[in-house]
Amino acid sequence: MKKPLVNVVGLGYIGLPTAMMMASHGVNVIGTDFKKSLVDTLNSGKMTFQEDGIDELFQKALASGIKFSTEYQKADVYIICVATPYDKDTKRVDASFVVAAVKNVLEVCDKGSIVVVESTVPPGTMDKYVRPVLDLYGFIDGQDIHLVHAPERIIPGNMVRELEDNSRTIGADDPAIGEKVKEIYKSFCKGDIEVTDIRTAEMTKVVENTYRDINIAFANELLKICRSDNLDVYEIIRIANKHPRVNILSPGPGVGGHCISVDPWFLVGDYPELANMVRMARHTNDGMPDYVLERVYALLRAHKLTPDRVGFYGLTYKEDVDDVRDSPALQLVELMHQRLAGTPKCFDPMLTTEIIEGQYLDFDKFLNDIDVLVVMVRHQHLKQNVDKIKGKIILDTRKCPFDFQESNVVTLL
Ligand code: SAJ
Repeated sequence: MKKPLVNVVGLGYIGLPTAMMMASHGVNVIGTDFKKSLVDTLNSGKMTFQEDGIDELFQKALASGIKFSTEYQKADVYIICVATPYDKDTKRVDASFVVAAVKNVLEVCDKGSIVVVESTVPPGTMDKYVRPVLDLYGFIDGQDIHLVHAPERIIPGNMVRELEDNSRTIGADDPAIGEKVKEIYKSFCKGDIEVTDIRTAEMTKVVENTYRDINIAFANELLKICRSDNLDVYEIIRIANKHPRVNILSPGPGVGGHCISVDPWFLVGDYPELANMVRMARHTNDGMPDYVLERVYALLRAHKLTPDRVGFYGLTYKEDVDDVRDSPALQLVELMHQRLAGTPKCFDPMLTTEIIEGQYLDFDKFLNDIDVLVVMVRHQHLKQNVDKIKGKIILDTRKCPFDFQESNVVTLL
């Protein structure tokens, strides 16, 4: 049987690793992105972002013949991995990128093609936004074009391993089509692959991220409760988690990234009367940068220092990634900037270019200019350079799993 040609559309954090993984496991893959500069970079043999193991995967994919183009291809299977932002006011999904990608596919594809949407979408999106497009182009849904929803599950920071190891979900109208798509994912995925219907797949994905958001919000609420009553939240969570059915996540300065801080809003937007706990959790996590700022000011008062002596370590949304989308640290710096005449100082070893005012690119210079170091992100770099942080007052919002110097005064969030 002829090997199917797969056109992966959207070569960002999800689409690119997925395309490369498929290619390096023998699938015929062409990756498409409308950003010419991105496609040019890939075609010149350079990766577009950093991740553990991603360079090796890129080399393997190139050796296996992966191609990159700005043009949509005539293919058997399309895998759409474009962004699905939400409207900040209505909290509803903005499916315009997915719809635009599907339209572009329908311009070039033959009858019989399978269109897989990997982008995270709230339940009902495929019915409300994607199906009507088929009709618009004169294709009969389920006969000329087969729709599938196969939401991604990989975690930035460990994408390559999780692509191979995680179980995944494939939602299809026709189980036989679901099985065909499963065969493609099985080329590299060692986890279970569940074939179900499209609405169930949509809901499952959003539920997974919402579950994590609510769990983190619980940890953050516990942090505030314990702080108000002089209890050690980290010790309490550690002991509580010894219970076989308790697994509380870690409190921190907020929830960023393009997934967990976004997906729960899809439920709030679609079920405003019903998704109450989901909404509360979002507000709790969104309020954390404000809480950290209060703690910073309390620390400054206690040590009789001025805000210009504070520096924020870590601007990305979490450790060891270079992604700053919805980063709590950036929100905090912005908040402080609004309340302060000057510009807050900050540093992130994962960022090699200046993205905001007040950002240092040199760690030593940064340390020279501050007395209070607020650890917003626990990058490996901090552990490796802990000997440089002499005599600083530290506000550790992440409870770093290593010792600072004896000369440091360390306060936990
Ligand atoms: N965070 C905490 N405390 C924790 C864990 C995380 O404050 O105990 C914060 C992080 O610092 C970060 C944010 O939450 O700011 C989100 O980070 P994350 O590592 O929990 O998740 P993401 O957004 O990088 O990836 C999530 C994952 N979903 C789940 O774990 C259910 C991933 O599997 C999904 O593929 C991804 O969302 C996605 O794209 O949907």
